[in-house]
Amino acid sequence: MTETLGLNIAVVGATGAVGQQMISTLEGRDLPIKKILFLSSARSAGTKVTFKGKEITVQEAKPESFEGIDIALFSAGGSVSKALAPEAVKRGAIVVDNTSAFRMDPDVPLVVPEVNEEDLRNHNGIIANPNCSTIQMVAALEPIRQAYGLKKVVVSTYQAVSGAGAAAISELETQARDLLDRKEIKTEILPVKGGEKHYQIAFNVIPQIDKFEDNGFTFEEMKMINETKKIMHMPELSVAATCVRLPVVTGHSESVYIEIENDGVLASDIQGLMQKAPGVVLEDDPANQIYPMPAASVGKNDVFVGRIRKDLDEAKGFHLWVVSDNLLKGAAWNSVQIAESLLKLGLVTVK
Ligand code: NAP
Ligand code: 3JM
Repeated sequence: MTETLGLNIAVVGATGAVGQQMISTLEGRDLPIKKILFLSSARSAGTKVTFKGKEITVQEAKPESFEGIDIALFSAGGSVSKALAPEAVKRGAIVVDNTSAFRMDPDVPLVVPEVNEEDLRNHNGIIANPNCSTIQMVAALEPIRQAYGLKKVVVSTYQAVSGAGAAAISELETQARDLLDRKEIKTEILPVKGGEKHYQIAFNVIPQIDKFEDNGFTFEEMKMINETKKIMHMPELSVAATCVRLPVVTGHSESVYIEIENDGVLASDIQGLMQKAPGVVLEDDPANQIYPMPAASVGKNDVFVGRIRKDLDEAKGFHLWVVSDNLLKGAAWNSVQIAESLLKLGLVTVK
């Protein structure tokens, strides 16, 4: 579109909460783009989107949409990815998929560029973007694993409603307004869209994200457990998660407890690692009440880490507080970063 030499990119789910961030992230980077397609369901087809000053009409995603596409960024839900990602690959595209559809497939690299960029070399057409809560946690933990080894991770999340899509953002806003106006509230989306029961999210906290599995953990918790082991190449790592939805629009927070392998490590050593870690910003100054918060993370690509403490009983135990914009590093930015890594590693060529 703007260049004679460049990549042909498709954004699937372009009208959604993640898709909108994909578009603004692509606008802000200098990935060479020759043509860009914005795809959605038939519902939003015809909508106009401005990209780098040019008006582009959203089209319905179909198998033929991917003819001539180099990279397709998918965030339209697992069923759309299952149906259309293989069609895109068949037509020569590399798919970066934001859903859980292919993440645990052994033939599909699951990539956070700061952690396992080299795994991209093993792709067979589809690359999976991990779950948002997992991405921000592994970005903080990988430098610790490299320096001191890692034995155990116990995480509790405080997740924003934007992780559940545009409809969940509207639900929080409408409920909050109705509660303040002393009107009856409607509960239709959270905790799980299309699920049997729905609960109030405004002025509340819901200890369920995604559906329950037979083992008592939710699917979101199992995503964190399984994806962390895969990304860090540590099937033996002990991981447990409790995932909770909060009435926050954007920015996931996590209380992370870890046990490392090495003896004699201080909280200041971990702080030093976070200061140097790629994509991580240390915000840890209790004396001045400096710590990460979701509202401050909105619109930023970094993972913010603070409240780093050594456990009082376990000599190899540490506590961290990890915050990031779930729609950026958790989704859109990590996907665009993967596209940039593909170019850097020579895995996609500009024609
Ligand atoms: P959303 O706000 O509900 O948006 C859904 C998008 O998918 C819309 O653009 C929608 O188009 C499109 N879509 C729905 N059905 C479609 C179909 N049959 N064919 C083509 N497009 C279709 O949801 P979101 O928050 O952006 O999330 C979308 C997906 O991304 C989620 O389901 C999840 O799998 C994934 N996600 C991943 C992460 C992560 O951490 N990596 C985070 C959040 C979400 P219309 O406007 O036409 O309805
Ligand atoms: C489906 O905050 C959240 O709800 C997590 C984001 C999300 C995902 C995901 O990326 O794991 C929302 C809805 C999925 C999915 O694809 O499993």
